[in-house]
Amino acid sequence: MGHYKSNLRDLEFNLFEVFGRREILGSGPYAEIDEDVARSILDEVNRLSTTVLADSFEEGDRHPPVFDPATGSVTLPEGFKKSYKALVDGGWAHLDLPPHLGGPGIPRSLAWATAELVLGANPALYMYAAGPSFSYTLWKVGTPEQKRFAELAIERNWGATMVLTEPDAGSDVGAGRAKAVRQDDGTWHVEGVKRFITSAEQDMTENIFHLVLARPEGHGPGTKGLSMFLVPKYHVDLETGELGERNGVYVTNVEHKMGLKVSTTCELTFGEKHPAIGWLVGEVHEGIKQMFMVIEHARMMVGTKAIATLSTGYLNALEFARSRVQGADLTRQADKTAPRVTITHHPDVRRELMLQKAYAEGMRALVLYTATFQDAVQIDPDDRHAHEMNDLLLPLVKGVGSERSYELLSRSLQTLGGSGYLQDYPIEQYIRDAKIDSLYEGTTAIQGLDLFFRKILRNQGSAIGKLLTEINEFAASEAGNGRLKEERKLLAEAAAEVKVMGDTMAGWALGSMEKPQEVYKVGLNSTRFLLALGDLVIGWLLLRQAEVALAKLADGEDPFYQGKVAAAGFFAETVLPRLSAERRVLTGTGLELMELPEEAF
Ligand code: ST9
Ligand code: FAD
Repeated sequence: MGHYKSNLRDLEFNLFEVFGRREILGSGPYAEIDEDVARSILDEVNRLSTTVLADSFEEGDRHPPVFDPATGSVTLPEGFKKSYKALVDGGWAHLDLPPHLGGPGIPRSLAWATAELVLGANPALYMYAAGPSFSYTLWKVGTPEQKRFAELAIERNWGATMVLTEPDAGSDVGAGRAKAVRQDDGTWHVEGVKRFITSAEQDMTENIFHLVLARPEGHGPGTKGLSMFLVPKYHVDLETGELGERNGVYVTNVEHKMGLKVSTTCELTFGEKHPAIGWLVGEVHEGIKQMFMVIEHARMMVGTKAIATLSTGYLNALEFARSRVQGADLTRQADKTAPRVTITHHPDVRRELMLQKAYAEGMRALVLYTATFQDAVQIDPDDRHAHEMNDLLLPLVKGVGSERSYELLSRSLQTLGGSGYLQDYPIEQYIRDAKIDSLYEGTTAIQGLDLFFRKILRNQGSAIGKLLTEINEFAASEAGNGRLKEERKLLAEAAAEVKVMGDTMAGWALGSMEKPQEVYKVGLNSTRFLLALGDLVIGWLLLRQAEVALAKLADGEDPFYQGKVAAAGFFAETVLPRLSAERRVLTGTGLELMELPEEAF
């Protein structure tokens, strides 16, 4: 058995029983897809993920890529390359594409459900295979020549990267110093050093193209002064598709990391040996806006990766717990002759397992719920509500998904006792591989600020207002036919606490116009608020699942549905009440921490 334990049933349950995805299939952009096709895609990717994709997960960790500084080349482990080939040869790297670019034209919800399977099995594979998806973004915003480039890149599965970060520009992308100098022939020479660039070198594709943020000479400071350039590793004859000369962009270092080792993290140097020639994307200076089209997908990807890892962590812990015999049942602890039981009999183990299950399944629902708004945008690009809901939920998927998954993965390891600490089991690697998720694509702090200032304040509370109304309507409904009464009450209380938290923060933000320091109180609580809103939404989605499950249970017993009801109840009773304490902490915030001299820390 491989390391990866998928949860196909739960993916299908979300898509077809909770979020009604059947209704959107067979028409509009999904005319060619029906439920059978959707299920067969999931089946096939699940089969691949639990076998050939998962097979090289450990090898990629124990035998990371080898960098040759003399040539700037990288060699990936053979087993990993085999997995990559299986993914790409199966056409799965084209899953995000619309039919006119050779893709199947599936809803985003189905795309993210299949992405979970690949990301859970071997996350770096998904990242190396993202070239066609990057190309689609380039195709959307590019000039006719760049569209042609994108089509070639799709056809030939070239690799791709997003290039923002520099030594002095991490969270603060606008501090970037890489510059671009316009040439007489309309091309640009990009100069500078970027760091931490994922997939910037590998030996699996014939070409790699970089989407690079650089500052044209004379442009202003900050993110708005940055433009996006297409910088390929090899030049391309756009007519024949043949590769030409080597471009002047080279990997000059590959980092040694805590985890996710098979994913290369590169220093990328432009224009040192010879000019790094780039093309201004779309011939417009809208770099940060264009890059955020990629970032939005990448943030969704990172959250999905984290949650996929927690899910397999939990299922590995569950399998271990079902067979590990240790100690007697607590009711017979004084009886030294009592039979020994599997650890699933111990209340503390059950509590820990249910916490893992509730978060893993609740956050999977969060990913797919968010994806339903992406479906809506695909169906109607002018659907404002869908846009703003997707915007609101993205920092939850990324920020809450990564933080909670990392936290809960340590509980998965705990379930295995000392064995969990060994490399005989996958969980220690899961933890190392998942830590990155709260760091890249905007740290958790950045997600908290994005949520509050951009997605709530700038949106004038419109999206969050609608979300809270929906949650309150559910709480006030008859959902669960009386069976979820107590849980709905707890949900309503939690929603009220979150509302007070948001209103209090908005008050501080407003107050900061007169007294600037008030904004510090927002900053002291933005991560708290992110996690609190996340818990509320997770609790609500679990209860929606429980409502569906209860209706199904009327037809007969099924442990899957029983588990749904139990997880929702457990979360409502043991997690949601904590939001009262979070609200109290938040409303009591003062400025002491900000007034403390740095030396006192
Ligand atoms: C990284 C990569 O970490 C890690 C993994 C890579 C794996 C690659 C594989 C990926 C596979 C999946 C991808 C598929 C690709 C495509 C698929 C297609 C089907 N939303 O607030 P302001 C914009 S990469 C939208 O003033 P500051 C907006 O244009 C490194 N747009 O910010 C705005 O203008 P306006 C990741 C947003 O103070 C403008 O920015 N690094 C959003 O200038 C300025 O906004 C980071 O993520 C948004 N949420 O700059 C950096 N926010 O307001 C993190 C901003 O007029 N740091 N814009 O609309 C930040 O995010 C900062 O907050 C900052 C601040 C840089 C935005
Ligand atoms: P800093 O920005 O220096 O942050 C340090 C700490 O300060 C963090 O805790 C942060 O939350 C906090 N902080 C910073 N600013 C604020 C603020 N305003 N308010 C509150 N707290 C703040 N980049 C790319 O461009 N392309 C890639 O493909 C890519 N892949 C990566 C792969 C790996 C393995 C790694 C480690 C990084 C990658 N990155 C990539 C870079 C990544 O996006 C950055 O590391 C990340 O955005 C954080 O920047 P930083 O590391 O400079 O940390």
